[in-house]
Amino acid sequence: MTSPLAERLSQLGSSARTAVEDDRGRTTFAELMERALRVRGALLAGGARRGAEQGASQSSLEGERVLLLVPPGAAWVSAFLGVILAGGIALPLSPLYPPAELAWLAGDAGVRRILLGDELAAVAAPIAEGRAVLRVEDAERAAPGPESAVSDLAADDPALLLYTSGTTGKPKGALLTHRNLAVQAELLRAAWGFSEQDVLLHALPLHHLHGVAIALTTSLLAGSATRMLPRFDAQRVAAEIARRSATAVMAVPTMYQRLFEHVDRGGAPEFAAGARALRLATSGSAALPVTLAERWRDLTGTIPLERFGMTEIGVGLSNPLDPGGRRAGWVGSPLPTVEARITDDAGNASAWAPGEPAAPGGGGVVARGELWIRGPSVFKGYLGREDATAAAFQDGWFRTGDVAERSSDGCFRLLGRTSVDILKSGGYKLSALEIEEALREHGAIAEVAVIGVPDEAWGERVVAVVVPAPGREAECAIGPLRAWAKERLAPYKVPRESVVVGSLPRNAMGKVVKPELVKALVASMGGEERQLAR
Ligand code: MLC
Ligand code: AMP
Repeated sequence: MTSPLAERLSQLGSSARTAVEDDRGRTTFAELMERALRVRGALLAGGARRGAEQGASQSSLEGERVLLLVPPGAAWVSAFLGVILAGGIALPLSPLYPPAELAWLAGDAGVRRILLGDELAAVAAPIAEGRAVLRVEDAERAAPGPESAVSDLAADDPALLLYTSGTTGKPKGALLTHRNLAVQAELLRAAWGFSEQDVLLHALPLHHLHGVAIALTTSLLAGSATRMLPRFDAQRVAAEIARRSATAVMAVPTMYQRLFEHVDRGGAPEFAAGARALRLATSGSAALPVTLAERWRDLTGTIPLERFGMTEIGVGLSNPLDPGGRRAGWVGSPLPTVEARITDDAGNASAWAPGEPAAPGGGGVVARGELWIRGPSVFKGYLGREDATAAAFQDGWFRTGDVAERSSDGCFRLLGRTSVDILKSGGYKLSALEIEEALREHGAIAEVAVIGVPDEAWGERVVAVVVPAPGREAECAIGPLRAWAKERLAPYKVPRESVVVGSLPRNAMGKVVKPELVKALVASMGGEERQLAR
């Protein structure tokens, strides 16, 4: 079967409607597709030149991972689509990553070529050695590639590689296929009512599922326009909403919190009227506190549409488009084609039959346990990690690692994670083990435990509980520690706080008892000093 993603894109390719609006102007679908096909041509020609030496294929990149380092906007989208339409796998990475992290990710993905926006030349420089760098601006002027290859793309070909943190130290690359992306976009178009009349305000990072698939791909494939901002900036987003430049917005809870802070400071006086005029505002990637949902309702008359998703499964559960059916604190019921199951500690499974109506407001809790998901939006596997892929599935179901409960009327609520080592800060999923691994390289740190502490602004705040090496306590203070860690980790993984202790609480097996640390820290909050018992 050919790629449903490529088929939909070629249908849109003759449209004169706006596909992307960025700070440079508007780009129609026809212009975007022409630019994407030229990027594809450049990639295939470049691949063919190297292929001539190696005797490789010239009509498809055959799953080559191409790294995108391009600022958000039409050029980002044409680079992304160009890679996919060439039979490659797009790997978008954040320009905020320090060189060490970029180098590790590019190495793990086996990246040989980088598609570069000129503004990010300095970011790419440290990882350019041994790799070809292709300026998007040049690629967009190349001759389009051969026509036939687009129709040769298969639904099960991987199209997108997203790195996600897990319970192993380093992140794993999740491979999403053409089918995954097309199914996901169609599910959300239908569930959330996206149409050619919509303009989606987009200020999410593009190296994670929310920004690239849930927001951008859904909007593109629905034929909606996407208004892409260079980054999230509360003042700018509030101003865009105030002047009604969009009909829909997708955000993580921290973004809502930032918007309210901005409005409370007297910013964007027309904001409330603009927010009321939005057709749709969604929240996801982390739990939306009921207080924030209610604040939005006070402003607009409805709570945001909250849904549950994950890199490996896309959006699985969603509240309904009809505001009357939304329930604050709950993430809704399975989308069509998504099967959700709750499995309790005793291994008892409680399946949810898709199509059963979810009547709001009623019903007690009928199941509580780990949430498992099955269906065509579930990913293909982790790149080069057959072991981790196998471990992630059981009996054909993807085990999310989220603990959830289901009400008798088919609504789901997230209760937390099965692993204390997975944190969510500002919508980013973080691995405590990965951060600990980096911090252990610091000579002044004898022992360390990274924990997530509940936090109003971030959902969870990353805290490093540190046992210093003798006489080196000063180097473990948060200032120097953050400066040091920023050279090794993405800025949002860097601990916001460090707590110096004499020893870490351990169980009989020698494992650090993190829940105890979290409890002690929460209890000490509000005190003068963050000191734990020595
Ligand atoms: C930024 N910082 C963070 C942070 N984001 N620290 C912890 N957690 C975060 N999430 C750091 C900055 O590096 C900076 O450090 C300081 O905090 C203040 O930065 P800022 O400029 O105020 O923050 P900003 O850049 O505006 O970022 C906030 C944010 C961002 C909310 C816009 O975190 C963000 O874009 N989050 C979205 C994440 C996302 O898309 N997740 C989707 C995963 S997919 P310093 O030291 O310089 O002061 C998924 C599936 C699904 O979950 O269902 O959607
Ligand atoms: P990621 O691995 O970055 O895709 O993050 C996926 C994780 O985000 C899920 O496993 C959940 O833990 C969390 N998540 C996503 N949406 C929600 C939500 N609406 N409420 C609570 N947690 C969420």
